Amino acid sequence: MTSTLFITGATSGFGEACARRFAQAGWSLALTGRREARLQALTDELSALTDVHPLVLDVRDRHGMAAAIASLPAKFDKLTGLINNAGLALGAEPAPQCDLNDWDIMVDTNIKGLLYSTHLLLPRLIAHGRGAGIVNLGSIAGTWPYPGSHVYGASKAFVRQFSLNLRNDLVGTGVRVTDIEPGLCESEFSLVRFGGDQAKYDATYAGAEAIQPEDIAETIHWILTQPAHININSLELMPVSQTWAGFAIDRSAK
Ligand code: NDP
Ligand code: 8X3
Repeated sequence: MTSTLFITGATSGFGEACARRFAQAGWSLALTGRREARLQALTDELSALTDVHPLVLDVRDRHGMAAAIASLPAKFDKLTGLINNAGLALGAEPAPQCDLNDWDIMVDTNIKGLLYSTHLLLPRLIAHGRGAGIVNLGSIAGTWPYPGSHVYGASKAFVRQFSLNLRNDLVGTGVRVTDIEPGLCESEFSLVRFGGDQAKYDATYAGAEAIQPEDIAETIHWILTQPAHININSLELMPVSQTWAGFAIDRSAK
């Protein structure tokens, strides 16, 4: 039986790299994203390796996602893998200076979008049973606080706890759940975060030898191809160049 995989946010970064990695391994793919031209170009490229089903959708649109999933061919009635990857950070200013709309978008995408795809696809993962798996894109920001992380980091803390909680409810189904928690990785993530500011993007990665999307794809492939009796609960990874900055202390007291 061919393995089937659903990836949210396959038009760039980790999602795109995962699509390439699993296409090489011969998995049938359902790929999603809002940017139709990119999704179609990736579909055209990977169709030489496997069957690819592009679904243009916004993960914040619960009903649109339900309709798109319902349109998938019968082989996706049983789903081997779900990579809940679509997500973003907007801004890194201190909380009082943030735009509340940006907070809304992060919550709606990183939390609610992930809930929609999970709930809609769980019956198909359970129908597959033993060996199926969900990989959720958490972040080091879900565990470690840093200035300007506020809602983004909190949304990833939600993803971490939701992933762990889900495992309890799936016991006996054979469906596995992993929260992967990367640190500094080079992708469009930072262009999106800094509103397309190339100088800030360059400064983020300068000299840091950041993790690349292909590294994350290789790790996720490893997670989803572990023997069926093994669940990787969470997996945190950073580039060697990245560590913790320590505690900040306000010394302005008289
Ligand atoms: P990218 O910006 O390269 O990719 C993000 C993907 O998410 C794109 O394909 C984008 O597609 C999709 N996306 C965003 N919003 C929506 C939406 N509303 N509906 C559908 N798709 C959406 O970032 P990364 O690949 O780096 O990040 C992927 C995930 O990994 C995110 O959840 C991020 O938080 C997380 N992460 C990133 C890290 C990093 O340092 N880069 C580290 C740790 C975690 P489109 O715009 O076409 O809709
Ligand atoms: C992305 C990693 O450190 O920019 O989740 O928050 S970080």
